[in-house]
Amino acid sequence: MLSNSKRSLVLSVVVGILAVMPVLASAGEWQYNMTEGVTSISKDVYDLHMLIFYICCVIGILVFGVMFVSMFLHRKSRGAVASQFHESLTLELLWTAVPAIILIAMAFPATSTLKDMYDSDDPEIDILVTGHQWKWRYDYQGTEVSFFSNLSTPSAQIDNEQEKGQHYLLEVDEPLVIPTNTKVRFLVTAADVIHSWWVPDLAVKRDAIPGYTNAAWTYVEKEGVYRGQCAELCGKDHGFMPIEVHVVSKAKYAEWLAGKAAQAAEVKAASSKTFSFDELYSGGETLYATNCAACHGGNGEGGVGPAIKGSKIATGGITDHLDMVINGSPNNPMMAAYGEQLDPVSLAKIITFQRNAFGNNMGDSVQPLDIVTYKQGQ
Ligand code: HEC
Ligand SMILES: [Cu+2]
Repeated sequence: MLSNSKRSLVLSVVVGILAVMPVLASAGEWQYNMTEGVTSISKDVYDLHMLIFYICCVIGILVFGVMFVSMFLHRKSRGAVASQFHESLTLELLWTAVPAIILIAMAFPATSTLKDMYDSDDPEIDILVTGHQWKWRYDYQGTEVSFFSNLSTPSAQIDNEQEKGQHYLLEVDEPLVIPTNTKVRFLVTAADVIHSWWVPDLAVKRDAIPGYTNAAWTYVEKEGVYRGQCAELCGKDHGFMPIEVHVVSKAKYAEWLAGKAAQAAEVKAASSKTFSFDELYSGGETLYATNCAACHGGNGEGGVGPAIKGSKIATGGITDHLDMVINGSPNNPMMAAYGEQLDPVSLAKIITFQRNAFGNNMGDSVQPLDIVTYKQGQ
């Protein structure tokens, strides 16, 4: 048998090896330094980072060099005797002045880069970026274009049932699109808790705080896809609200924006249209599956949220049902206010579906106009 101390030694070696294994396994893909990014600001930030890093290296080598050399040359076995002196004015002045001068010298380039980063004046495009638990919303100011950007990594990958893709947890259904060679300002805020909008390649990282609007900006010359994440712990799905920015040519951007605007106009027009029961019900079925089934069950049997099958609200008065879906639950933030997240047509379809699926068979339906009227009446 191993003695106690030997056993704990073996145990710590095993734990040590286990802890290092994932690091070794992924060493090939590791990048140790910060990214240089693709904007002039991100390059300034990188240069600044390298400059300060080199200054720290020189200081480190000098200080440790002096320490090691003196310890080696003046060691006890060589008969060194410590000199005894107190209150050396020259020394004290020196070790105060030298670090102060170094700090001031470093503050100059840092301040000028910071000034540039915060100079968000005169943008050509303004985009309101709103953090939600757990997705981002983008509103292109001065246009009708506005959408949510949701994580698109399949849950099978997250649950380890499928091999993880290249952009695991860094991919969305609808990316933010901006043009090249354009000053774009991001007005960053949040709807619920504090988030942070962070895209390393653009050197943009701004806190998204409810009730405040923080500005940031970028000017990208190179087309490409740049990815980021929420950088402020914002609840259980903090790691599931990535950012994907597509930088495209000005012509492609104009085309994309026009398409999006047409889409928005279409939804608006459809809000006054009357749909047949079948159109509502079958449309609601797919919308329910993507938006609600995760919590209420694919067959309305419930899960995180209560069952929709036989639910008091889904089989009760329409107004209570509208209120719950449009405004969310006052008691449980898991049941979000979908009035802000889905358009009236989608809401009418989902609610009609819930009232008639899973044996609820209420026989009634909700039209988009009912949603618009209900929201206006609040
Ligand atoms: C993140 C989980 C989650 C998602 C997604 C979700 N819900 Fe809910 N839902 C809840 C929870 C939790 C409640 C219970 C709220 C309460 O107790 O006040 C609830 C309650 C409800 C109720 C009332 C049920 C009852 O009998 O009390 C309805 C109706 C409802 N949700 C509709 C929807 C619709 C429509 C969607 C999709 C657009 C949706 N929910 C998406 C979590 C969710
Ligand atoms: Cu967040």
